[in-house]
Amino acid sequence: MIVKPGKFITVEGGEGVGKTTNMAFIQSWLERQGIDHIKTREPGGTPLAEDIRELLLSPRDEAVNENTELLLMFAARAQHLAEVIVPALERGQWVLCDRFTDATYAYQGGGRGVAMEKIALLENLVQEQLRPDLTLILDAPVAQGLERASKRSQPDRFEQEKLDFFEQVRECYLSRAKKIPMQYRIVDASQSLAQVQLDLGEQLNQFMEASCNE
Ligand code: T5A
Repeated sequence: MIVKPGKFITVEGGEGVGKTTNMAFIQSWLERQGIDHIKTREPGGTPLAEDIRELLLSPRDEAVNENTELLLMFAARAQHLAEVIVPALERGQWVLCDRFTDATYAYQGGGRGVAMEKIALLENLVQEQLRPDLTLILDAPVAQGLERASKRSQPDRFEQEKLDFFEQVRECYLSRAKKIPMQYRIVDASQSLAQVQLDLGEQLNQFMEASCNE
């Protein structure tokens, strides 16, 4: 997998923390800087990967085996990387992605209890060396995120999980951010939207400055 020179930015966090809302803000920030970019999401981002998303998110009576769920996430990701992410980065475009492999560590690893080593194995297989350059984690108390999400739509299969599941998801995101502070920035998403976006803008300015000095 040959990649770069574009930058790869991912936006992560638990349910209802404001990823979708703030993706639009980040996109307008990129536009203001004149940075050629694409906006995409996971699971999804191509017609086939969006079909897999539908399979993953639809509530169903049949229990979904944790390996099935994990492999479907990475099947969608492999398609998304091959068709969208890698070609864009190779063209020099920046890629702004709503969730990526950190979500797999947080939801399948933290939430479901799948071994992190198993996830790392698939990550290496599907992504080879490719990792995000910047991961913005929107962090808010679980109850606050779920409350915001519940006002917006019917719960999908993940949103039907119990509180404890989402606490594990949050903890996993925070512990990954602590381990690799160069890649991750945590933004307090419990604040007003205006303040969240001020903080995001600051993080993006710092990232841009560091990128220019590389
Ligand atoms: N998944 C995904 C895995 O399990 N493994 C994986 O590897 C991957 C990639 C995908 C699901 O798949 C799982 C995780 C997810 O459960 P999704 O749609 O990408 O689903 O993720 P969701 O978390 O479900 O996204 P949501 O759309 O529910 O939440 P958002 O995008 O975080 O929140 P948003 O922007 O829609 O905001 C929710 C509401 O809050 C308001 C907004 O206006 C909106 O009404 N809001 C605020 N209100 C006050 N103050 C603020 N600061 C606010 N910010 C937002």
